[in-house]
Amino acid sequence: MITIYSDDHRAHHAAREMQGGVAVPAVEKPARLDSILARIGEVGLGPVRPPDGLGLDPVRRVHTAPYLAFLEQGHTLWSEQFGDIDAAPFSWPARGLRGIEPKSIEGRLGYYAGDVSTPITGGTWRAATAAADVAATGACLIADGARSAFALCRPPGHHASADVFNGYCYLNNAAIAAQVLCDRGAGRVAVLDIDYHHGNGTQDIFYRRGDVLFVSLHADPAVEYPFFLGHADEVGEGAGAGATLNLPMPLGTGYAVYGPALDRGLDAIDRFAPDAMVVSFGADTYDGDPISAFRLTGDDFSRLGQRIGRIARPVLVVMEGGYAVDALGRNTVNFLAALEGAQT
Ligand code: SP5
Ligand code: ZN
Repeated sequence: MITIYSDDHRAHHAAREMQGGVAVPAVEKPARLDSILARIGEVGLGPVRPPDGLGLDPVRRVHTAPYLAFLEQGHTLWSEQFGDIDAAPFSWPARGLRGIEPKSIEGRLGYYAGDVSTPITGGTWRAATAAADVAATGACLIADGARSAFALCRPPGHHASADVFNGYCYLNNAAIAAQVLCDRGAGRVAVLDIDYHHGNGTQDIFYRRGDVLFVSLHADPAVEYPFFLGHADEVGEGAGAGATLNLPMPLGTGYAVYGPALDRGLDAIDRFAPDAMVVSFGADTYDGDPISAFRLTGDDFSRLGQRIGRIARPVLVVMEGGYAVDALGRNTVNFLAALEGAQT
């Protein structure tokens, strides 16, 4: 399987994030991709190539212009006031307040942010736009006839909506890829999100559309981030009614519960009969993940890949979360190799 990768991800290296009320070292860090690249080389998964340099057009199809302007300038404006440290919000347009965009950078951070653990650093724009380019390039390879490809993206994307950054995500790489597939002629695209966390950004972007099916397996949002989206009764609206399927599962879920849920998701995708599929892949469902509470093993990732590979559709895999860095390469490549091996 071909991997698309850009070294520019290294430009984004947040110092800290908030966990349990204190600032701790950020778990979403460059070493994650080193682990995956090393394992790709070890097992000889396939070639690794850079993205095509497709620019911002694919990004603009998914994100709003004011949001992109904010993301691009945000850290520069912040630095003029606070120096070269990571920018983070502290105040939000909560219930009872007016949701109009403030003028100051502190206010605008709260306006566009969904949480306090997704810092905007001096290199965030460069890394996030490179990741979007990686995903868009992967989608082009699928549109041109590849059966599978791996977009090795960082920072991840599935929590980012058209105009909100959160959950370590700034630009929604998977949504950008799905839109590229639509724009390159796919009439129907399915997004299967198997990161531990619900893909709230992707769901929101496609919620009213019938041409993109969104299926997500994740920890129950009643007890896990992102908390405010991802319940089973969210099924889409308008033209998108019936084109969202959420399969939330309890903390502690292992393969005995996860496997059958995946089959339900794959059945829905089969019925939708998409021309192509985007898999938002997170390895944070792993037993040893430091911020998550599912119990999948290294072998389970091979099983997931095998089940998904059997669906007989072209598949672009887009990297999302996974924070047990030492096991991340093995788990991810187990998934990819099994997926490719099961494809017809
Ligand atoms: C892409 C992705 O996986 N984003 C995840 C963002 C999760 N942010 C919230 C982290 C909350 C961590 N709570 C830790 C409890 C550890 N015992
Ligand atoms: Zn996640």
